[in-house]
Amino acid sequence: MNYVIISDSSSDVLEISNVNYQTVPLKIITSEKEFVDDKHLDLEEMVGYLREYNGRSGSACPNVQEWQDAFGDADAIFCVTITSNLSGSYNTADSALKEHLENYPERKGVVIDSLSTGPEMALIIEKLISLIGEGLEFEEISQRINEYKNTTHLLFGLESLHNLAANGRISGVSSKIAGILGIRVVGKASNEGTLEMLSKVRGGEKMISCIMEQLEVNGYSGGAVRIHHCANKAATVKLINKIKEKYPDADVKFRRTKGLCSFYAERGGVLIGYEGSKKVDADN
Ligand code: X90
Repeated sequence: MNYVIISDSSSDVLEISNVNYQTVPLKIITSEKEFVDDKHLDLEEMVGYLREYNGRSGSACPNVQEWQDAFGDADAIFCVTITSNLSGSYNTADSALKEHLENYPERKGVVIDSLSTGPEMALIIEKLISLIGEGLEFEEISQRINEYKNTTHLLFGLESLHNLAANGRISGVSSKIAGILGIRVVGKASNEGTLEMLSKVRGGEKMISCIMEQLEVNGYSGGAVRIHHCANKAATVKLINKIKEKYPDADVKFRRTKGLCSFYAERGGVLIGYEGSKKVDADN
């Protein structure tokens, strides 16, 4: 199959070797500067600059043209986006694809709304690669990836909710609970693809035990876990050790958040995508 997998840069996965994979960048914007979330972005420079910068900052999703440029001449197009409930990325991808398929009716494509971001998108991308590798038909892959997406989950532990609140992605009430020194907020992506706060805890150890509890509550039983952290390798390594202790066969990998997730998760933030139980029972 002459395929392409494309995700927006909120997946934190910018390149995959031996796979026809591309990302379209989101942008992080201040009144003075624009950071394009691609492989040229200097993360440390961005984080340092934003720490000193006191004005308004925000983000912008990819536009229709950027998605279309990534489609190339592939016959089968798989796009994976950040949750449509917090970003316009899904809508621009969807418009781009509709227009593209009108021009090339023999091609096929699908836009998968992750209802999540970062590491949960990474799991969806990995699954797409394996389904394509199995040699399945486009329709079969589209159906199976939707079923898979219904079993993946996202947890997060954040030290600051400032950028999320300043950009209207969470209510002001939730943001006041973070930002107090030592307090972490643990939450999850809701089934609707919004941020759902679960608990506030004091200190990194409590954050990790809260995440361990939540993994179990949501049916994690030793499958794939992807951890994306924003300058918090210490917590990541501790969490991996806890997971391996309890689930010795767990398939765990980690990486740094890239631009978009670093901006919103902020320093110390940890995002955990994992395979668990069904979110919505398809029979109901
Ligand atoms: O279109 C845009 O400008 C992008 C807006 C993105 C806003 C939210 C990004 C969240 C990044 C924070 C913790 C996990 C959130 C879970 C979401 C369902 C990471």
